[in-house]
Amino acid sequence: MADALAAAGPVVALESTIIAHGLPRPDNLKVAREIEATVRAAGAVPATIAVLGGQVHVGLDDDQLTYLASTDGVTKLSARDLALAAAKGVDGATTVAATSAVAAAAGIRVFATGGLGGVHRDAPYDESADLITLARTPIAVVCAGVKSILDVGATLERLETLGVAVAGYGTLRFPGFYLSDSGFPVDWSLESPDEVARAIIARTAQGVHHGALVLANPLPEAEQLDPALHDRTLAEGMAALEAGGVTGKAVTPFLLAWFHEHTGGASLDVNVRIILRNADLAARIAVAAA
Ligand code: PSU
Ligand code: MN
Repeated sequence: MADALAAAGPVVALESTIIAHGLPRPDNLKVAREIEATVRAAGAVPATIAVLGGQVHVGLDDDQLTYLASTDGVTKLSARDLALAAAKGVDGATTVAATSAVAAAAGIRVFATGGLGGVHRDAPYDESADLITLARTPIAVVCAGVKSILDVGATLERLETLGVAVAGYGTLRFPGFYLSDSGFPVDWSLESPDEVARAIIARTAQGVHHGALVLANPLPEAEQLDPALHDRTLAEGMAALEAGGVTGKAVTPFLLAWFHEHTGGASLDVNVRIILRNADLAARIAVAAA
């Protein structure tokens, strides 16, 4: 695996939960292909990670991508679920947590996604395993911050406690996924793919490389979701969550689908732009780090 990777040149890991659970059909397949094409156009090799018939795959062909995007009953897998999925022989899509864990084990150093999981708003307490996994996993994750459906302040505090490095890309404002600015600052801003690559390489050289580097890449303000529409849709979605008794790992897919259905497609356009921009930046970082 490591040899194949070295021969492949710069590789960008991609997650599959976005495809199976984060985006509606049929856009999900179209976007999955566009993400891979974006990585290739920037000179890197895309490796979408998923579990098929219990087997972990690092890199999917087009038939496998199509299957994942169009099949019902694909399980949402966090890192802790990987071995159980293997024992059961099921199909599964990997979250940020599971994708990071598999990618790092395969020697991949850069990963592109939309928005990280984190601390959810409101009780009962619900914190994505993305956070603790990033604390243990040496990988650079390019994202648009954490999903704006979360408690962003609490999530940033947890990332600090967990020792996960956080930097804005060209900004000292932490982005808010659908929104360009979450309202929270960050301590570091990295300005170019070369600078990010230097951080990745330095961490290995320093021997202090248990945790991830979160690189938060904001959408330009002109491309964000209208903040008033965002806040209204989120409030209604949170109420629907409670009324519907939706809990646990169904919460994130429910709220993303709520946004896609209640913003006339605007949140979907924004979500796709986020992912494509992050895929492009991640590829340029992988090239710079190679
Ligand atoms: N980013 C997106 N869409 C998604 C996700 C991230 O643009 O669907 C997924 C990621 O896989 C992330 C997961 O790991 O949502 C978080 O789920 P939870 O809150 O249940 O840990
Ligand atoms: Mn959860």
